[in-house]
Formats: sequence, structure tokens, C-alpha cells
Amino acid sequence: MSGGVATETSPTPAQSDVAEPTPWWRSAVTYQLYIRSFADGNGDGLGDIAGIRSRLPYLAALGVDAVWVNPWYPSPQADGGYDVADYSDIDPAFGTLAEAQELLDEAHALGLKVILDIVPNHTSDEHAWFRAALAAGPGSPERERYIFRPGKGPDGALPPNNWRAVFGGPAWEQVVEPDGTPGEWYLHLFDPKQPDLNWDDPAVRTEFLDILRFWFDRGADGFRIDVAHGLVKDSTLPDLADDQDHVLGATGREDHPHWDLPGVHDIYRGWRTLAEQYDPPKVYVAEAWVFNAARLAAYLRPDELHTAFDFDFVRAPWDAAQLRATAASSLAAHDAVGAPVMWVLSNHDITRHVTRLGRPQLAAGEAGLHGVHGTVDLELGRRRARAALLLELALPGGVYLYQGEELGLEEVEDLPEELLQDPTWERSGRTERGRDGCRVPLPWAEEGLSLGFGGTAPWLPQPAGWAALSVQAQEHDPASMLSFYRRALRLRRDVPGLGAGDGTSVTWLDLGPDVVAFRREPGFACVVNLGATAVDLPDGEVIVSSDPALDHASRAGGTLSLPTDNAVWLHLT
Ligand code: TEU
Repeated sequence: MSGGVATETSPTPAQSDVAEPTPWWRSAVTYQLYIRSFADGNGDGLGDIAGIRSRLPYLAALGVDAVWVNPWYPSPQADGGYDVADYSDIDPAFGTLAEAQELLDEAHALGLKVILDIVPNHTSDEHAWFRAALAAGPGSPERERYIFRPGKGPDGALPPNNWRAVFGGPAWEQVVEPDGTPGEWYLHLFDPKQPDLNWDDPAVRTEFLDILRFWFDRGADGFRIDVAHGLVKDSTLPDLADDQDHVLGATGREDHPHWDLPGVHDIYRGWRTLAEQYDPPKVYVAEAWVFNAARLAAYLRPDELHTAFDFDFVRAPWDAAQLRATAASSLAAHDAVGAPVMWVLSNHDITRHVTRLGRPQLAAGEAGLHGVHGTVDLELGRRRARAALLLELALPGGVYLYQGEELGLEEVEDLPEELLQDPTWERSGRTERGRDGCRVPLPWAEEGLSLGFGGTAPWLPQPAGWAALSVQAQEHDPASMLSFYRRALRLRRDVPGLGAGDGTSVTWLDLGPDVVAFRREPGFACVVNLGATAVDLPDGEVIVSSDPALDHASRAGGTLSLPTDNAVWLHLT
């Protein structure tokens, strides 16, 4: 077990003169483990802890600093584990608490930090708290833990307001009372199997601090906070106006009654206090879909959360002006609160970026996250994905990678309808396929019924083309995506000027309207060409390029040009 509660020590004068080392999380590269789909150790078709443990050496060799494990708690799996039935145990399908402890210890022994996933906005309807709330009836302290209200209309047969669930349909579900009569309604911003907790109830606040402590004491280095912007609701439960979206987006309004209310910040101040009681302190990363970079930065004030995913970068289309503006505004907003930006290109909720970047690019906005428009050019998407990786790894801050992006996996858009599991599919009346296409189990080997994932039939089928994208197929090929990721990650550690730093460590270079280029000291430059023609590079030596033809090239005398949809790191001369 690592870490413990810090003891009070007052620094001697000599110690206080020594500069504090930069905390690991300010520049870490973290690999997201979608446990259901990473590796299957027991051969039942579903990924598990044993699978992760068997692949830890792969992750260490890839060159990441940390892993984030998606929810692994007991769960009916109505939403891929984001419907938690018990926060202090492990789902038997994934393993045991003892195995979780082994994983934590083994990861630490390899120098990897471990971030877990906490789901505080809602529980499963099969959680003991919700079962007790149903049994105890209206007006009970058990019901106070959730958001129960009488219905509207003469018989209370209409939902309390017009809020919509993220997965589709109304955000309210009516219950049958213990005496068999139709009764109150409960709020669920996601699936009906995910009742929202009432964070005005002090019991909820205490219970979550206990849960955090439970995992911190076992060595977890931090938590990713699910729907961090959703915990507090306007208790008057007003109807949503016509122009208030159910998910906050760049086009949304700022005055939402259930997203990003000021009250959430109090909760996180308490969580930060707990994190600081450990030595070294524990760390948080927020998943918060908020109105703009300034609203996100409000979560990162010094007494709140350490980091948050930067989704503005994900939402930006492949367009130089927009990528540069987005990066600059994120850096500025984070600098204002002294927090590092966490760059992201993909996760388990978003169409894989090889596919996103291979589609015709739309204007800024969320359409790109789940877009199905146009035809996909995967070769183009993979070329841009390499360039995008060099861009995000060169910017100051941390980076989150989503499992399989190092293999160049694409979104699987033709899964048979009868296999779709994302609740979005049913809740949208089978109009939106949802997020299963980015959750298909990883290919580890060129052969076998599950391409080395484990067992015979993975829970979602892998495309035939993934044999050629498997780890086995790529690991000894110097031109593969996997080799490119390994090289870029190693160089990010070794090249001076990369990693930590804030927005002031970036000097934007003007190499034309279709180029994103910046300099960091000492003498480093990153250049990304998003235009239709090649771009002349400044004098320098190539450190690494998304175009292998440029690797190890230098502009000795002649010109060096960067082809379209490529990026390069340079030592400026
Ligand atoms: O996602 C929160 C969330 O709002 C996303 O559903 C998002 O709106 C959408 O995917 C935009 O692309 C988190 C988890 O990451 C997700 O997997 C869960 O389904 C959800 O919370 C509920 O817990």
C-alpha cells in the first residue's frame, strides 16, 4: 500500500529554499483503460483486472505515466459500469478487491500512477441506497438521498418538469410505492437505471468522502470525476427554456438549472481538502462539459480540483485557425488559475478521432463528436491523427490517450444493431447508435477468434481488418502507428522544453493561415500543416515527424517542406 496520511512537519530554512519538484500530474500522459474492452484475462469475452495486469508491461513500454481505469465497481452494467451498485467493491465480472490491490501495487512498481473513476452524480437503481429509498416511501430520510418529487397533473401522472435525459426521453421515472399505488417520480439525467443523487443531503456528502478515502487508502493516486458539472440542481426544478440544450455545448446558454451550478464548487473544496491529507497529495481530473474555458477553469481554482479534461480541443474541427484559437484560449484560462491543461483527442464517449478526422470537417460544435456525415477516409484520418498527437504532446500540460488510439483504431460504425449495448440506442427510439463503436475490444494478436483479446467471442465483434492493426502486427514495424506513439512518448520525456510549463512557455509562430506552429525554449518548435499545400519549415533539425520521410532530415542549405496534414518537431538552429 502506498501513501498515507501526511504528518505535519515544518520545513527547515534549508528545505524551504529548495524548489519543489513539479507534481507528476501537471505534465503526465495518462492512458485510459476502458476495462470492458482492454484485455480479457478469464476468457469470458469481457475485459477484466487480470487482463489489465497481464498487459501492464505493454503500458510501461508504451511510455505513459499513468492509467485511468473506467468504473470497475459492482454494477448491472446498464451504462457500461457508470451505474454503480456499490462504490467500495469490484464487479465479480472484473475480478476481486484483492486483484484490484495487486493491480495498484504492480502498476506502482512499474512507475505507473493509477486514477480511478468516481460516479457521484447518480448511482445504479440497484444500489442499496436506492432500494432503501423505494422501500421507505415518500418523506423518508432514505428518499432524501435522491431527487423524488410528486408528479404533475390531477393524478400526478405527469413528470415534475420538462427536463430530458442525456440518453433520450424524459429525465423522470415514476415509481410504484410500497403499497402498490403509482407514486413519486425520481430524477435521472441519464438512464432510468441511474437515479440522480441529492447533493443537498449531508449524508451523501459524507458517504462520498468515505468512498474516496477507501480507495486512496488502498493506493489509488486520484480520481476522474464523472459528470463533475452535474451534481447540484436548482432545487426549484424550473422547466428548461426552449433554447437550453440537455447537454451543455458551445452553443448552449450559461444559466442552466442542472449543469454547472455554482454550488458544485463547494463540494470539490471538500474533496481537495481530503486529497491534501495524503503524502503525496491525491489528484482529481474533472469530466465537465461546460460553457467555455473560463467556466472550466473555475473548477481548477487552487482550492478545488487539480485538472479537467479539455473538451474544447476535441470539439474543434481540423482547421488551423480554430485549433490555434482553442489551444490559446484554453492555456490562457488555465494560466489564470495556475492549472495545467489536459489535452484529449478521444475517449469512450466520443467517435474515435481517426474516424472524426477522416470525415469532411464541419464548423465548430458538437456535431463532430458523434457525426455520421459524409464518407470516411481512414488513411487521411490516420495521417491527421499522427499530426494531432505531435501537437498535443508538444503543448504544455498533460495528455489523456484512449486505449487503442496508439494502434490507429477507427470507430466501428457497422456493429449489428442487435448487439448494441449503449442505452442511447434504445432511449433514442433506435435513432442514435450511441458509443459502442469506440468500445470494441482491442486486437492484441494477428490471429484467433478474439485477436488475442482473450477467450473466443469478445462482447462486441472486432472488424476483420483489425488483425493488421493488432499489437502483434505493429510492434516490430518501425513505420506503424504503435511505433510512432512509442517514439513520440519517449521523445516527449527526453526533449528539453516539453511537458510541464504554462501558456507563457508557448510562442506562436506565423507560418501562414493554415499552419499551427509554436516555439518553446530551449529551441524547440512544433509545426502542423493543415493546409492543402506543403509548407516550408524554419531552419532546424527534425526530431520526429508524422511523415516518416522527414525523420532525421535537416535543413542544411536547401529547403525542408512539410506535406499537408502532417506535423513535425524541430530543434531550431
Ligand atoms: O459522460 C457524461 C456525458 O454527459 C456524456 O454522456 C456526454 O454527454 C456525451 O458522451 C458527449 O459525447 C459520463 C461518462 O463518461 C459516460 O460514459 C456515462 O455514460 C455518463 O457520464 C453517465 O455516467
